[in-house]
Amino acid sequence: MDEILKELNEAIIEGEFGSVSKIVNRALDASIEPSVILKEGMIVAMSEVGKRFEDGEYFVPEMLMAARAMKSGLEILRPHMIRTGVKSAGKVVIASVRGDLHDIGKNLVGMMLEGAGFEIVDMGTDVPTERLIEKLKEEKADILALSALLTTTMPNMKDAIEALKLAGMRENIKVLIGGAPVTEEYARQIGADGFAPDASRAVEAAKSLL
Ligand code: B1M
Repeated sequence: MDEILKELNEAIIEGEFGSVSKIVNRALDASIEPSVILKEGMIVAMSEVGKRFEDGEYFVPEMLMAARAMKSGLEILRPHMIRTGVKSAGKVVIASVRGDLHDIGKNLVGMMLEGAGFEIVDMGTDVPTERLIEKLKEEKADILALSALLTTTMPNMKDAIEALKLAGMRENIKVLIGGAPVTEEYARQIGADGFAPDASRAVEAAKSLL
C-alpha cells in the first residue's frame, strides 16, 4: 500500500483527529484518486477499529475518536466526490434508524447519492419512525434510504416499512436499505425495494429504483 495511505490508516485507527485532514490533503496533492483514499485509506481503517473493539483492545472512546478522525477526512474528500449542477435524479430522505447512532456509512451513501444528482434530505441518526413518515410527506420524497449498523436496530427498518403501509404511502416511496449487518436476503424478508452493500452500489440501486 502507498505510504501516504498507510499513514492515513494509522492516523484513523489511532484517532488522530488533527492529522487526518492534513494527510488526506497530501494524498489528493499526490493525485491519489478520492475513491482509493476512501476505500484503502479510510474504510479499511474503520474495519480494523471494529476488529480491535471485538477483541477487547478498543472501547467506545477509541471508536468515537476514530469516527471523529474519519469524519474530518471525509469533509476534505466531500467536494472531490460531489459533482455540482447535476439535474436532480430524485429526492431521497436518508437516516440511521431509531436507536442507531452510527452515521459514517449513512453519510457516505448520502454523499455518493448527492454526487450522482439525487437531492438529499439527511435526517441524521436515531430517527424515530414517526418523524421519517412526517418528513417523507413534507418533502414529497421518492426514496427512503435507511442505514443500520446494529443487529438490534435492523428491525426498525421493518417498522418503517410497516408505518409507510399504514400511512398509505408505500406505493409511492421506494425503500432502500443497507449497513454492515444488513443483507439482500433481509431486505427481501422485510419487503424493502432495494439493498446495497456499499455506497457506490447504493447509487446504482437508487437509480434502478426510479
Ligand atoms: Co459501533 N458497533 N457501537 N460505534 N461501531 C459496530 C457497528 C460493531 C460491528 C463493532 C464490533 O463489535 N465489531 C458493533 C455492532 C455489533 C452488532 O450489532 N452486530 C458495534 C457496537 C456493539 C456498538 C455499541 C453497542 C457499543 C457500546 O456502546 N457498547 C454502540 C451502539 C451505539 C448506538 O448506535 N446506539 C456503538 C457506538 C459506536 C460509536 C458511537 C462509538 C461509533 C460510531 C460513531 C459514528 O458513526 N459517528 C462506533 C463505530 C465507529 C463502530 C465501527 C468501529 C465502525 C463503523 C463505521 O463507521 N464503519 C463498527 C465496526 C465495523 O463496522 N467494522 C461498529 C465505516 C463505514 C464506512 O462503514 O457504516 O458499514 P459502514 O457503511 C458502509 C456499508 O455498510 C454501506 O455503505 C457504507 C460505505 O460503503 N451502508 C449502506 C451503510 N449504510 C447504508 C445504507 C444503504 C446502503 C449501504 O442504503 C440506504
